[in-house]
Parts: sequence; C-alpha cells; structure tokens
Amino acid sequence: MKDREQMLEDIRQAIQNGKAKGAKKLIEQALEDGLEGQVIIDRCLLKAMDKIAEAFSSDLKFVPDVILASRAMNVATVVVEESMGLEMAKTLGTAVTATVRGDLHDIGLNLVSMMLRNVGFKVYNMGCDVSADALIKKAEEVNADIICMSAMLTTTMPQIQGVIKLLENKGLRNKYCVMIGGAPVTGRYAHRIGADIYTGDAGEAALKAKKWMQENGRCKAVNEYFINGD
Ligand code: B12
Repeated sequence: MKDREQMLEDIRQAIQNGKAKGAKKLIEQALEDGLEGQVIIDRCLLKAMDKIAEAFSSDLKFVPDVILASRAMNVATVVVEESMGLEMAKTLGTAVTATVRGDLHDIGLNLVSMMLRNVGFKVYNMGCDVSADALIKKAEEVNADIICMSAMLTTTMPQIQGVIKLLENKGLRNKYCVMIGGAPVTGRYAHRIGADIYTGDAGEAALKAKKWMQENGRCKAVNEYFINGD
C-alpha cells in the first residue's frame, strides 16, 4: 500500500493535470485504504485548485489546462461527497446554490454546496450562469431557507444585487437568508447590498449558514446537529 502522503500527492497531481478518471480512481482507492473524505478535501482538492490558480496567474497554465483541471476537480468533489454520505435524511434546512448569470465558474460553488450538505442542509445546486428569475423560482419551488450566490468576476458581481432587488420587488426578501461569496466579493460589499452572510471560504459558509438557522428559529427538524448543541 502507498503511504498516506504519497496518496495525497498523487491525487493532487492528477487533479492539477486534469486527469479526471485518474483522480477518481485514486480517490476511490484512498478511501478504501481508510483516508477520510475531509482530509482529501483539505489536502488535495483545495490545494490543487490553489496551485492551478497560481499557475494560471503566472502564465504557466492556460485556459484549456484550467478547464481540464476544473473538470477533474468537479469529478473528485462528487466522489468525495458520495463517500461522505451527504444525501441527508435529516434536514437542517434547505439551500439553493448558484453561480450568477454570465459567470461560468462553478468550483467554489460546488465546494460550498458540498460543505452545506456536510452540516445537514438539503442542497439544490443549480450550477453556473443562473438568472435571477430562475434562482428565485427554484427557491420558491423547494421552499428554501437560504439562497447562496457565487460570483467570480467583477463584471458579474452586480448580478447578486440584482437578485436581492428582485426578491425585494416580489416581497420575498425577508423569507430568505441571502449568503454570498466568490473571489471578488467582500464583507463590505455584502453589507452594502444587504446580503445576510458573506464568507471567504466554503467551510465557514456552512457553519455560518447553520448558525443563521439556529438564530432565526428556522430548524425544520430537531436532529443531532442541535441535540449536540453545536
Ligand atoms: C478556474 C478558473 C476559470 C475556469 C472556470 C472553470 C469552472 N468550472 O469553474 C475557466 C477557464 C472556464 C475560466 C474562465 C474565465 N475566467 Co476564470 N478563473 C479561474 C481561476 C483560475 C480559479 C477559480 C477557482 O475555481 N478557484 C478555486 C475555488 C475553490 O475558489 P473560489 O471559486 O474562490 O471559491 C472559494 C471562495 O471564493 C468561496 N466561495 C465561492 N463561492 C461562494 C459562494 C458563497 C455563497 C460563499 C459563502 C462562499 C463562496 O468558497 C470557495 C472555497 O473556499 C481564477 C483565479 C483565482 N485565483 O481565483 C480565475 C478568475 C476568476 N477568472 C478570471 C477571468 C477574467 C476569466 C475569464 C473572463 C477569462 C477569459 N478571458 O475568457 C473567463 C470568464 C468565463 C465566464 N463567463 O465566467 C479572473 C477574474 C478577474 C476579475 N476580477 O473579474 C480570475 C480571478 C483570474 C485572473 N487573475 O485574472 N476561469
């Protein structure tokens, strides 16, 4: 059996090099050998994308490389997610997640969706390039508690505000917690446009969403998340 560090390094390399099938196989093997899903997320998935982002910014990798790595990353995310048994029987609450209209970045969004599932949310991940109308329609249809929006481009960031405005116009603003994030988004911007939660990373997003549910008396089921008091 390969040692743990070597397994992690191989998975990271496979993702960085855009080898989706290879990454999937390596992750399945690592899980079988006892590596925890959370360790794979922290040490492989997040690290691999950091490296890709770095290489992209320094012109060492180009758009096709990034697309391949992104695909591998999304495949890897699904494998880890399934291994963690994240289809929740007990539901802490319901979240609809999407990257806003005109924006094709979905890696951060997928991570946020996974982390939300991890703490007990039922998550409807609508993917990228989602219009304000479609997002609100979905939230209404599934009786969501939280609307999560990701924007990765300065040019698409205003779409978040557009969704909030549309919620206001429809008289629905107070029905939902609006949580936002993405590389160009800041806490200051979130405050200015009237979003409820901003965080810079997926793990913290899930914890803040869970806290919001507790503080706003929105928990749909009394379950272990609250019995444990955390
Ligand atoms: C991968 C990537 C792509 C891929 C996307 C593939 C995919 N399936 O997602 C491709 C190649 C398609 C792409 C295309 C483009 N990209 Co691009 N891309 C990136 C890159 C390298 C990495 C982004 C990423 O996935 N990071 C890893 C994830 C894990 O991080 P993250 O998304 O930031 O998410 C974390 C947090 O932000 C947060 N978070 C994210 N969403 C949310 C949501 C909520 C609710 C919360 C609470 C938190 C949260 O949690 C996440 C995990 O902790 C970045 C560079 C960078 N440093 O960010 C550029 C970058 C975002 N891209 C950029 C640009 C300019 C483009 C293009 C315009 C390039 C072009 N000329 O065609 C196009 C635009 C396409 C479009 N219409 O969207 C610029 C944006 C600049 C700007 N300020 O607007 C960046 C910053 C690169 C750069 N330095 O110039 N890109």
